[in-house]
Amino acid sequence: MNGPPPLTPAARRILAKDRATLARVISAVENRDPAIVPTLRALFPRAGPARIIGITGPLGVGKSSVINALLAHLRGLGRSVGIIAVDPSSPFTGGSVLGDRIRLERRPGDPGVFIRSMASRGHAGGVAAATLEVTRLLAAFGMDIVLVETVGSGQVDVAIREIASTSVVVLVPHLGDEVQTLKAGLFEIADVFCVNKADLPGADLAAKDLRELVSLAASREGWRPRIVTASAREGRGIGELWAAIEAHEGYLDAGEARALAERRRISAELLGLVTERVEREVAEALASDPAVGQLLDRIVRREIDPHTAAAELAPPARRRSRRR
Ligand SMILES: Nc1nc2c(ncn2[C@@H]2O[C@H](COP(=O)(O)OP(=O)(O)OP(=O)(O)O)[C@@H](O)[C@H]2O)c(=O)[nH]1
Ligand SMILES: [Mg+2]
Repeated sequence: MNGPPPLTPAARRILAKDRATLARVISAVENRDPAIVPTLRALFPRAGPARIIGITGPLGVGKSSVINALLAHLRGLGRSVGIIAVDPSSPFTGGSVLGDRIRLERRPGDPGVFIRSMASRGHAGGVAAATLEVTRLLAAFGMDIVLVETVGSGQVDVAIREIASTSVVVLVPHLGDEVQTLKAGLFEIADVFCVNKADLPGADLAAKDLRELVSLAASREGWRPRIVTASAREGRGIGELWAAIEAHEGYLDAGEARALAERRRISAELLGLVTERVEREVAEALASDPAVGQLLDRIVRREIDPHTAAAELAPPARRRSRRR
């Protein structure tokens, strides 16, 4: 390789903080438009990995409210913030099951904020892959921190956790049964617990329960989840929440944890990209390559079996390494 790939006009504009171009390129990523790949290639070596903070938790616990409060806190510290809201439903229908969901603050005119919602459906390469790509665009655009909101249930959420450097699970006092059902999964996800709505009764008790549970659970590779109580509504506990997140980020930097996680992310990403590519190439070959047509005929005539034929069709990279 001789130096980074050349800048495309769109890459140049994103580095120059052009918001309209960023929005357009994000849409192209969502649509998996192959024409955008040279821009993604050009930007990749030009920005380090973003700090990706996942904010997850059950419906209506105040994730968006916590993000708005964190946003104000971080802007106060002079940090720029990208926000991605991964919506399980359509991001454009508005409203929620609970009726009074809070909207993320757009802060028009503030160059240090960029907010984007992404539908969790309809991503050929998976919502986590698209989100990871968008976090890179946000980093190239100059955002220090990316906050990702997801609702804490289901596959999408699991996948997003894989790409976050720190995962915050937001809960509220008196979750009761919900916590019981979530509990098993929660401790594997949460680097930080945020008991929100601490202006309501029971928050201290909920935090105490969590603390007990955390102390019983084995520490994960040297990190014990922190527990913070907060009221996004009153703006209380938000500084403490950010301090807990930073403590986890510091832990990642102190040892090998950040590099290991980045390697895991990229290995999952490569698996997805190669699978996508192979699927497309093989589908094309099956449809139109005469040699593959003959192979199909031979299988039909029972001259060759599908397993042997599949090995013949297998991706060149694999065949190459097998030969070694
Ligand atoms: N009392 C109290 N209410 C809060 C607090 N934070 C959020 N709420 C309320 O809880 C409701 C849901 O808040 P959101 O921020 O939309 O919660 P969410 O978790 O993002 O909701 P979904 O995205 O729909 O899952 C709103 O009515 C908020 O006003 C808080 O600290 N105290
Ligand atoms: Mg929300």
